[in-house]
Amino acid sequence: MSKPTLDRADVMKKLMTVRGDALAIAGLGSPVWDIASSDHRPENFYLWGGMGCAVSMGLGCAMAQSGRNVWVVTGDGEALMGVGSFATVAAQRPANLAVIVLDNEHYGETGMQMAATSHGTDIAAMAKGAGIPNTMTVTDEAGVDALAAALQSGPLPLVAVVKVAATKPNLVLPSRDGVYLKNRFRQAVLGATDAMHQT
Ligand SMILES: Cc1ncc(C[n+]2csc(CCOP(=O)(O)OP(=O)(O)O)c2C)c(N)n1
Repeated sequence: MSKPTLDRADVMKKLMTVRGDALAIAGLGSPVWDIASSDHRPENFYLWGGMGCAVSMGLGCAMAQSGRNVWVVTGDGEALMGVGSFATVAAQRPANLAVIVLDNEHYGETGMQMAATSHGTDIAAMAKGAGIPNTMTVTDEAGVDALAAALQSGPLPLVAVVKVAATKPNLVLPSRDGVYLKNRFRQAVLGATDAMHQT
């Protein structure tokens, strides 16, 4: 198996050019920093510490906001911890959900320990096996372009595994205050009045 060469910052920069008004859920670890450094806005929800929750949170948002695209950007370790969520995505088939797994084959945030995908685990195949019809594995620039096109024109739901080099991302850290992040996200999605009237 050859080592991934794509640069995660370059990938995110390109993908963010087609984001439009999509909501973005960042899985914990480096994807939080990736999104904060490439497109920091209230429509981002940063999962600090909640490992394994990103896909299920994205699915909930996609079902509640069916008129709007929802992107989950997460790491391979995070995605594997919550991998059962793919079966629920397959059962629900939200036509507005894209899951982008930035697969560096390591646990980047905690010190670059080797992770399962460095031993051959194929997350796109797992998503396909869960019943998600549209999956892709991206290993080069042409693949990133194809992913950007798929994010714009579908079909969704989509799980895209982007093989990225195991490098340190740009260390841009958003607030770690969960209540603040939740309220900010809700207000951006629902508007100030509706956000206040729901618990
Ligand atoms: C249940 C649980 N176990 C372990 C951790 C510690 N932890 C935080 S980030 C992380 C690694 C995340 O790896 P990955 O999703 O591949 O993202 P990367 O930083 O490599 O992009 C781990 C193990 C945690 N937050 N929660």
